[in-house]
Amino acid sequence: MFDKKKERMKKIMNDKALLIAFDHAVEHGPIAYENIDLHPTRILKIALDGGANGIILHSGAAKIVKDYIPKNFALVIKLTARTSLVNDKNMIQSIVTTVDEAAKLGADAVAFTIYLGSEMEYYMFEQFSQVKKRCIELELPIIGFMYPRSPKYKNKYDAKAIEYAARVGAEIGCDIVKTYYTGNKQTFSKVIKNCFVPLLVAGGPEAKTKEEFLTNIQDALSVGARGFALGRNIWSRDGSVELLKQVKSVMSRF
Ligand code: FBP
Repeated sequence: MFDKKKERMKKIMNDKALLIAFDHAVEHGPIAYENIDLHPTRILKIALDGGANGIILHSGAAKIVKDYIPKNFALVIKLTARTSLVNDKNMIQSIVTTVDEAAKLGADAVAFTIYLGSEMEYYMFEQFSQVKKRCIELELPIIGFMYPRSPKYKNKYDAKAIEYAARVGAEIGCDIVKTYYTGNKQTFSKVIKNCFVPLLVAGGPEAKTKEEFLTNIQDALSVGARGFALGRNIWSRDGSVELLKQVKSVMSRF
């Protein structure tokens, strides 16, 4: 799947990946997480202490923590961004970090969000093709965050829309696809079946209880999820490290 330079990412994906996602201070803003310490070093510490095998960060946060990242831990740099300060109607993410900058920061992979069904979809596809070209030259894997935002599916968690979005990610050349959980294993098994590259599951908004969150993890694994990229459900809760260890323990059963 990957070249020899990217053995670390390959190793992670050949087993099951447990990544911590932390691009939320851009996407949702610090105001969405009042009373939560959003310093990148705290989030990295949670990831390391809880046994994750990588972290997804924007370049600014990566600069702050990169010297503390151990050898066997993957750094994924998010190339695209949007804020919640704009009108949500035509969802778009723009490139804020180049592939070359990410490579210079020591990235093991890059991440790129596409909102499928947005009126700006064509623009994100164009940008994606440029990024993919450079990723191929530099031999860096791309993780596509494939998120539905279609007027045809009112709910972004609609199982059919997620299935479609994930499939597009595989078709357009993402090495790994990350998308939302559909909410149950019956519908999620179709998402996995239709996505012919490894699929990572996003944690989503904080589940009502930790038990519900862990059940979703188990159900996603039972139908073939290759790993997780978890954000809010880990670092915005009390007992983040403990919970991450519990996720790891559930993963070890599959
Ligand atoms: P979560 O586990 O918190 O859902 O994080 C995964 C993620 O993809 C983040 O990388 C991103 O900021 C967020 O979800 C986007 O969620 P939404 O599309 O709901 O704003």
